[in-house]
Amino acid sequence: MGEKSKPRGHGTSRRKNATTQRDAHVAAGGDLHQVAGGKRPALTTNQGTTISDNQNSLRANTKGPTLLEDFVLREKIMHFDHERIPERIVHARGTGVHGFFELTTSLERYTTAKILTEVGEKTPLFARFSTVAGGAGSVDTPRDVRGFAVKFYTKEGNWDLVGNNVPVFFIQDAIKFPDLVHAVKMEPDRGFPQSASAHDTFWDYISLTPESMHMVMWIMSDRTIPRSLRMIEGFGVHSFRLIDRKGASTFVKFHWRPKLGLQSTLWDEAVKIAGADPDFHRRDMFEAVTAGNPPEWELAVQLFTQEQADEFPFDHLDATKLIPEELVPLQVIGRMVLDRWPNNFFAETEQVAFCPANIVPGIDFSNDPLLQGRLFSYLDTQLSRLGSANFHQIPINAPKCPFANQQRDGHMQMTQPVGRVAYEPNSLSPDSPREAASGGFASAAIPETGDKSRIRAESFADHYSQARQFYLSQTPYEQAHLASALVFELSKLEHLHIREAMVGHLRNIDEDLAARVAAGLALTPLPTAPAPAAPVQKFDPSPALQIIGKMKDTLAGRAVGILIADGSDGKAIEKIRKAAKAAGATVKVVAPKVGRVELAGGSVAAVDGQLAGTPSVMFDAVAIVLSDAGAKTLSKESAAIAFVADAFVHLKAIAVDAGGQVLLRKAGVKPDAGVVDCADVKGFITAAKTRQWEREKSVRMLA
Ligand code: HDD
Repeated sequence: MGEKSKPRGHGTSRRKNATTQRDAHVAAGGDLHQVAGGKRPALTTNQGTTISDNQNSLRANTKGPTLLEDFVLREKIMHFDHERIPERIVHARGTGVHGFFELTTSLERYTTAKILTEVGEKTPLFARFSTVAGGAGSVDTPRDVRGFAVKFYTKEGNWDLVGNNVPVFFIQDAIKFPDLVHAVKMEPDRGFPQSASAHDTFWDYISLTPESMHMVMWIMSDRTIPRSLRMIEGFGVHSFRLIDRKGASTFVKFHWRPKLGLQSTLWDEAVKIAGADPDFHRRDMFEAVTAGNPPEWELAVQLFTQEQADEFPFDHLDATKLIPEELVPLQVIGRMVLDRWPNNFFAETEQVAFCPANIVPGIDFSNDPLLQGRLFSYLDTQLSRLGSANFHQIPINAPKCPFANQQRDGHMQMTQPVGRVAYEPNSLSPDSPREAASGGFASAAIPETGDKSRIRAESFADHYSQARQFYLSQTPYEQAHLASALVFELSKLEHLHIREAMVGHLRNIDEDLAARVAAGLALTPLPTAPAPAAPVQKFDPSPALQIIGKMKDTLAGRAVGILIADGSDGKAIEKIRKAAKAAGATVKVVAPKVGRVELAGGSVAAVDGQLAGTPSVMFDAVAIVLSDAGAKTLSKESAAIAFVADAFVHLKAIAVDAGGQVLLRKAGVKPDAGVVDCADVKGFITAAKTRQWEREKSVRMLA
């Protein structure tokens, strides 16, 4: 009992000292918290005064007013009132994990950065994955780009690689960022939609911003509805420079590739997951990391010279372009392992402050105008978010190498510098920090000439060629999803002219895509395409841009659900559980009641999830193991019917025994190659490792 619910007598208890009050509380059945001589430390105020009563405020008498002098109450409530800090203007909802980076191949030829040259060195890091548009309390599975930010605590200072799970961006110049974000966020008069791009202001802005067309292809693909944060790629997006010992520089792009392979959900699945578990991705990461299954990524680089860049049929300094792997191959140089969940969400995940300007000697920026604007924005935003210029002293943000300078004072100063000197150079303090004659950060010495002006380079004018290349590189299934996503999003618009403008742009990407989307919107005749600012080039398809081709043939990191009820066959359950676990999956048993299930023969099975709260969208494949009686009962339960029907329309493998067949029929499932008899465990595991893509045309009308 936490509350001191009983009044302590009339007129006597408030005169008791702290010890006797506690005695009275215990006598009344309260919890003493073992303050005196116990294992727990005493509860104190922030000034260190031990608190004797944390349940009752100080009152003039038993039924009288609360007294202003109650410093315990005032301090506690004051702190509580200020617990929230402004959430990030974008990327507010995120999931953070600690881990390390291990270099496997040295880039010594190209850079002096120790993190990229000391093979075998393990650099601690903190990674934060996020959605972009929604607030901190929004769901995990909207259609949205995922932020992929990594803070490496290197021996030479913090290096932040603040990227996304998509290698390109909407806009070419940072000056457009506030408009883009205002357009995608909830509309200012009505305050919705939260965390969704399917509304007028977003598509209005996009339709007037042809440079966003390549990004539109990516966000309408299944990349933006990932199955798990452990199954996304990451990209530094911009070109950076590596600088060698002699000061010569090489361009570099950074890529993260997940060991578990790429995997996405289907749109209908993502929508249902949002209802079933709004924290789906955060929970998935938490469960994997705390169960000792740390997710892992390879870090790969694309290295190229200015001379090579001059030959590219696009400008690599334009963040709406990528460099196809076929043009500049990826070289794997290391791995990132995320193996430690933070102690405290607020202290770490919320207070972490990333900044693309955080780099170390041997790495430098390129002239990408989007990157250049970002170099200002992040440092600036932390001032209003974290409230002080000393935010770098918060443990999650502080470098793990020594750092020292003559910056002083400010809100929440945590350090106590000694001595009379707070400037550099000085002659009075021989031990104070000095600038380093060598080994410090030096920018690449790049000559710059030309007229100062507000102008966009001609080489940034081609907005459709890579959008076209992306679309044509996809498998037919992915093309259908992309076209259907466009139909869905544009169908939500109130303004017909925006729909028409968008379909006009699509005609410059691919006529077939435009026709499919127009048909899905019943839009005739086809709207006119805007004149492209530069001719559309016909690039070869790049299969590396697909998701399906990058899915791994594995159940590792995936989940299998087994639906059972009273009377189910225990042996069949065990066979499936064993095989799925051996293939690397986690297995959960789902049943109508969470307590227990009595199996055939009288044994009892433990249940992980109650049917109504554990729909099949939580799993990558399912097994239905039911007695005839169990199947009959569940045939009257809509959650059970939906469990099977959804697994089928979400293209999942289904193992089913004779009893389960009844439920399948009730759910309208027409068995195909992905519906396997429970006895064929091997067949089920094989089918479970992929989606049943062929099934889709029989269950969904796609554009
Ligand atoms: Fe940004 C946060 C990624 C363009 C301004 N951005 C933020 C985060 C990620 C990115 C992953 C969340 C970091 C975290 O987990 O705390 N942003 C990108 C990428 C971009 C990009 C990959 C383009 C290639 N961003 C961009 C521009 C601007 C910003 C052009 C402004 C000119 N971004 C911000 C910000 C945020 C931010 C407002 C919000 C919270 C924060 O920085 O710390 O400053």
